[in-house]
Amino acid sequence: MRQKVILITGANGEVGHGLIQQLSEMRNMPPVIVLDIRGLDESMRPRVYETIVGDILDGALLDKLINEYEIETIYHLAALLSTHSEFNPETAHKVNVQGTVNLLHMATEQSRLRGEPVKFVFPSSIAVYGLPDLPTKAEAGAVNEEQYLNPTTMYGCNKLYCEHLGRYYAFHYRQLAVTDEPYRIDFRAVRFPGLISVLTLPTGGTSDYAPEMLHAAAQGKPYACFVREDSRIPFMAMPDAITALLTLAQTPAERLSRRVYNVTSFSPTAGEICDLTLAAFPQARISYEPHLKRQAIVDSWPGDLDDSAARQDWGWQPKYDLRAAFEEYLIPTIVQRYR
Ligand code: AKB
Repeated sequence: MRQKVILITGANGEVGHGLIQQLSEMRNMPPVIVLDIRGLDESMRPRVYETIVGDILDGALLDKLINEYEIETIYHLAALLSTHSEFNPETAHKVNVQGTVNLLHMATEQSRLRGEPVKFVFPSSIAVYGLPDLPTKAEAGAVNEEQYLNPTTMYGCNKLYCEHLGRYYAFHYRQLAVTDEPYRIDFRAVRFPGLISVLTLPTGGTSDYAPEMLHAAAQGKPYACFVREDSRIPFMAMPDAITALLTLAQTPAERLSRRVYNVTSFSPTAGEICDLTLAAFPQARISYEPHLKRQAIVDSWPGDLDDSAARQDWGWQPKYDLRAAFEEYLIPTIVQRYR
């Protein structure tokens, strides 16, 4: 018999660490195996059943995994983020799209082998949105899942296309075959805002100015913020991001009115993030040196998200608002980290 497992790809990132921590502490959960091109930090290893160092583009490796394990749920986190993807758009397409197709195909094969759908949980992003200018952004306010889907980054294009691919594999895969697919996958996705993690350093995101500012202040280092002080996008503290993924994953399919959901917590300006950082670290040296092209990406993202569908269908409710995120989670945790 194959061991029943949960697979996390891209596990060595900020979301992966948080997900491993929470899954490993939940009762009646299958063990976790992780797949990451960089392996897994030593500190996380005791919490997982196996660490596979490999590439989601390696089809032979994925075939080996479905023969060795009965994969019940996949959290597919592996991706190149928005800024990183703009320096390597074709590489980003390969990793973010072909990599996802490989995993969707693997999940479909696994569903057939185990005789029931594999749950495929996918983190999409506010990067799928593209507001044309700042007056429209201000006027739009909290954007719902159907509005302004005109991404201006390769990463945003990748994430939007992968949302469609997820629905295709879940409801239309091989629809012209003579015999219907016996078991398609059970695809679900959340569109994350900027995530603020203190356990890991941000890598390659355009929303990274928030965590970068905090990490610099906690280390007594100066920080030049690469967006204007008045820049506003939605954010979430990492623990709430993990809660969103786990809650959506465990929601019975019949309660889902859609398969892609907005989730958010608070929408501060960079200046408000700076004020809360200075309140905790009065000696922090924070300046603003907007990088005009990264600024244009942030200006194209919505100032706020309408996450009423997630609240209605599966009881989404963030634990942390802006002030609580800083006072109860971010500051105490980052002080501990750099003590
Ligand atoms: C990024 O900045 O690229 C990501 C995102 C908003 O999805 N954190």
